[in-house]
Amino acid sequence: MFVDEARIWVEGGRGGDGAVAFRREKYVPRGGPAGGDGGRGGDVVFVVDPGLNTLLDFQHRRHFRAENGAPGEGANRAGRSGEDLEVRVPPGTRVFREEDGTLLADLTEPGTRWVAARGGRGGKGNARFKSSTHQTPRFAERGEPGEALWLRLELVLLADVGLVGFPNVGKSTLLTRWSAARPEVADYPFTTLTPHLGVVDRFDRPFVMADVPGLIEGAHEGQGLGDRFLRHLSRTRLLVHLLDLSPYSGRDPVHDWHVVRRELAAWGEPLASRPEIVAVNKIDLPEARDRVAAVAAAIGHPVFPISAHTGEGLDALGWAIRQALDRLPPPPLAAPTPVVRPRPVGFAVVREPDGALRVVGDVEGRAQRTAWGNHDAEAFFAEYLRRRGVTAALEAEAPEEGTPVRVGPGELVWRGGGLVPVDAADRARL
Ligand SMILES: Nc1nc2c(ncn2[C@@H]2O[C@H](COP(=O)(O)OP(=O)(O)OP(=O)(O)O)[C@@H](O)[C@H]2O)c(=O)[nH]1
Ligand SMILES: [Mg+2]
Repeated sequence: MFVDEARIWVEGGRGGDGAVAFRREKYVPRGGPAGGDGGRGGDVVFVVDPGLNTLLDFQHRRHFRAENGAPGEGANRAGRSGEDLEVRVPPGTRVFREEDGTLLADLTEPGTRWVAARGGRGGKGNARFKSSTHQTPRFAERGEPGEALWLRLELVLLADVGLVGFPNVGKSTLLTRWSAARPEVADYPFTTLTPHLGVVDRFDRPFVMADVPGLIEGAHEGQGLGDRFLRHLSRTRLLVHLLDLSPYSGRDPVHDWHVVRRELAAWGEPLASRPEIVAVNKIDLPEARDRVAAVAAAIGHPVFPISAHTGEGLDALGWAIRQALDRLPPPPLAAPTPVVRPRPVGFAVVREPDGALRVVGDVEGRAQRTAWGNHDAEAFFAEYLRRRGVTAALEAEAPEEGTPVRVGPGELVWRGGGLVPVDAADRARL
């Protein structure tokens, strides 16, 4: 089954907590701090797999969580990092953040790796917080949670040539004749219900051709199978527009040509202005051949008479496609997607509805790792904010004495022109 849309949850592993531990040596009553760091959480990594051409797998599995980092241990032993979780996606997968529709990645090149959800950093053990003024730190950092978000995936197949036309004109027959692809072929409209790709390797160098379900009048308004499959032709360089010359079909190829052109125009760019080669099919049938010249004249476009059935005219069409592809510029490459989304840099102070101040930005990672509730850890974090210039920025807001200041999951208090941990009196008041 062909599936070209999916919605999935990705979550990086949590970083392991840092350890609080002290050296225990024989005859040394109280050794120095020796708590090791927590390991980092694993990333969820998308890997472009050229063997895939559908998002079907994501119907069965929607949640992807990478492994957590292990906590640090005593004797300065670091915790193990969590394993990355690899998720295979087909070439042409576009990744959007569901929350706001932002395009995060356009994954076209086989082998490309892209971090969809970064694992959290491990917390530092108490051994790291030893300083001349702080000989026995009794706190360590927590592990940071991994990034976690809903993604919307959209597959846009990658092909050089797109086949368009009414149902039953012989699109799938042509693809079957030229490639190993096996779309369903039968003598009724809407035989092929999903897009098919075939590699055509008989005209010098190979090209990829896409067969999508036939269009009818009003497809852009949902008639027939609608025009949603046209998306898969948006990255082609050339269209091959197939008309049915059969006198028995009851169809008028000139009328059909105009209808399909209108549907392409209604779909919009880049398809509307994509160059097209017109081929008139089924010339093996009696009387069909006699209509070729009249059709070409009526649509004002040269046509290639072919029979996908007997093979007549197919070489001329194939070489014309090859030549056109050679002349056309290569498709604009998707802007390369950075492997990892950049972390925020800098911070800002915002006012919360209850009058408290909140600091957002790059200091939040460390706030996530702070062992809130531990006075020493909070005081250490407050000192970090001072060094980062956050305290100075808060001062510009002229906060009242006792104003709560929130960062990530924690809260400090503005007192005496600086930030201090929340004390019992504050807690009673808040
Ligand atoms: N006589 C003759 N019949 C053909 C030719 N090409 C295709 N056909 C027949 O036309 C019918 C429709 O062919 P398909 O290839 O399924 O047509 P399609 O355009 O893919 O149709 P949809 O998938 O419904 O959009 C089948 O019965 C084919 O055998 C041809 O050159 N000559
Ligand atoms: Mg078909």
